[in-house]
Amino acid sequence: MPFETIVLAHDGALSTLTINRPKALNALNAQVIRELDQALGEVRARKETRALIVTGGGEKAFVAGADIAEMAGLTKEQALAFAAEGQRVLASLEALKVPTIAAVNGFALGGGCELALACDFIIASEKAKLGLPEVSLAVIPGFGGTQRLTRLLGKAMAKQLIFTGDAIDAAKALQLGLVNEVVAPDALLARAAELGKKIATRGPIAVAQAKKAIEQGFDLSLEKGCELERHAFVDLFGTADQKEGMKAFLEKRAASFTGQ
Ligand code: DAK
Repeated sequence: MPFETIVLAHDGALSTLTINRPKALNALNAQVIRELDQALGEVRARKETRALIVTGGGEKAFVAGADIAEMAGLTKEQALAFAAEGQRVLASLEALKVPTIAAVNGFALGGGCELALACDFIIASEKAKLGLPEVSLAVIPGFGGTQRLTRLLGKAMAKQLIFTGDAIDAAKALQLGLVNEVVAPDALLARAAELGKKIATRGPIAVAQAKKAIEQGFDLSLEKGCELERHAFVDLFGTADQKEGMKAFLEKRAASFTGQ
């Protein structure tokens, strides 16, 4: 399906989704959200995809936020619909079975930071700037930022970043644990692809079950989380991949997984 604001490319097991409105620093307007939703549907339906990279088009920005020009005139009812749609689409990104890596190449502000937070982890370029500046516009994050940033960094640091609206650089984001790695700008996509391709060689059902156990277990008690993990673990026994993975180890060869 042709998109106007998104480029979706596939390279074997790796898919890359680029938000591509560089003239507006890839700001998320209703069309981007709609096309993002459709692109995620394509990724879900593509059996070969085992990892997804999300990045921004152009040199300057990952995504500089929700589109302020479009948001400026929203009524309360429209704001509710916009937030609900944005939250639904980011939740569907978060719920993808395949791992997702945000390759943050520049500004990741507001809704852009929230998009990165909905990915499994973030790799940042040295030029990245991340933040939730919504209070400067007299609104608050509306695409899950108050919830996901707080779960990632803890209440006090999330409050400092959200109350001040300050953007932080990649080094500070690394120190806080907001991003997993910082690399040179021209090495960013290669590093994200390297990680995505490595993950793609692992047992795909196992990776999906690990993601489910981490995501769904996060808000449970340790006991309930371990119970969830146990079920996820047991479900893997009897899959062809589990047999292949263990057989390959015993035969001292690389495993070849089919996702069965
Ligand atoms: N929206 C629309 N256009 C944007 C934009 C944005 N978020 N960010 C940048 N642009 C546009 C600029 O207007 C400019 O367009 P032209 O003037 O060329 O037509 C072009 O991109 C280049 O930007 P600049 O000329 O400003 O570039 P600079 O390098 O000078 O500055 C910057 C880069 C990232 C520092 C600056 O553009 C900036 O501060 N941008 C806004 C960042 C920001 O505040 N982001 C957060 C947006 S608020 C909710 C749902 C969602 C949200 C909230 C509530 N509910 C419904 C409850 C989420 C809110 C947000 O994300």
